[in-house]
Amino acid sequence: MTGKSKQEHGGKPRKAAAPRKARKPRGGGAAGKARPIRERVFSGVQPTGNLHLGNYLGAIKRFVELQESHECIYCVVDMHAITVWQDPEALTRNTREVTAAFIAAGIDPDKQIVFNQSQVSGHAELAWIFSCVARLGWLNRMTQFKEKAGKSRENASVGLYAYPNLMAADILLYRATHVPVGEDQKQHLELARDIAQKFNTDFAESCARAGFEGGFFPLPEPLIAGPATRVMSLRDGTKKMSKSDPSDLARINMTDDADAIAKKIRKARTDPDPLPSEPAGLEGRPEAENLVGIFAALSGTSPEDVLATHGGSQFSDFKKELIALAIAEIGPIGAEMQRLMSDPAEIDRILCRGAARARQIADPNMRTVKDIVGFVVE
Ligand code: AQP
Repeated sequence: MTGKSKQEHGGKPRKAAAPRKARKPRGGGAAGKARPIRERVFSGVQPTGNLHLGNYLGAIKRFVELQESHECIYCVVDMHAITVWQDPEALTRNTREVTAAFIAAGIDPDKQIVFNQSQVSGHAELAWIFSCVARLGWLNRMTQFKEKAGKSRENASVGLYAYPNLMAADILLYRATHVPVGEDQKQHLELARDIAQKFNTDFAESCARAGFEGGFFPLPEPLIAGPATRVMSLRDGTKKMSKSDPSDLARINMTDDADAIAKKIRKARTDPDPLPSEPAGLEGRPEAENLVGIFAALSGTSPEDVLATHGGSQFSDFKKELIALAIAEIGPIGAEMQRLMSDPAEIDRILCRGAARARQIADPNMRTVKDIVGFVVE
């Protein structure tokens, strides 16, 4: 969206701004000076049940790695979850399950912020402002809405359509700069950047008056890297591994025990040829490519390395090693999740503490946004 005029963006054309009395900048900065934005990671997972290997390899495992180098905010996005119907009791249970998965995978809730979205009202407030910044045409292009709404678009919730505005608000409420996500979220991240850019352009003068010369929001960078940014179904290598797949055999759940993991990998669809020695040989073989990608992600190597070692192997042998790898990594996390979930009150306390810390960042940012927009604030 860069380089276009405000009107092309659909922004409200304004008369030349009458000089306004400079307001005291919020957040301690000097008016007129661009302030550096600190690197901050934000990401979320929906508590919609059946947390799976794709969520782990594409997102949660990356969350754990990033906490070594960044300040991180990890959110259980319960407000996103209700864009499609959720049974209330299941939503509560699944919120605790995602929290348990974060902690069992290695996220330290004392060092990083772990909380559920609905406890911080700024997400909803900023989402509304962004609903007035984003254009219908932008949302109409979102493929996830088209896929999820399917043919019964008229019956889809308004929230499902506006989901990307809320996602932009989640990230930008904290002025986060980096967002680790799976490949499926790339388009939504691009939209978040467009929204940030348009807000900064539409409100350039009042951003500057509030002390944010280059705009208030950073343009968040997606972090989509590694061999497992799009883990595919074990039953159909052309379909994403998904929580809502009616076949449980299509995914490895994070709470599956060793027997279930072994059974699902043994039954995973493949083709009759042995593994090739180089990635080029995986072309047109989506199931083989998927298993090689999973193997690489679990072993911390690359598909090239996996094929250099296993090229020429039959799937029966390759799968035995893959089963051992998956059980070694997912097994202990699943067991720890079960242990953590046996004390729901403790999980709730962790979420409350995380929400209080999240509000310490969100509330001043939200006040600044309101001030920039022109809302009267305390
Ligand atoms: N198959 C996948 N491979 C890699 N990454 C994935 N992610 C999801 N599926 C895969 C990433 O996991 C993070 C959390 O996802 P989410 O819970 O917010 O929602 P989702 O993408 O809708 O999850 P599902 O499993 O695909 O659910 P349904 O069945 O509802 O469509 C995100 O970073 C996502 O990219």
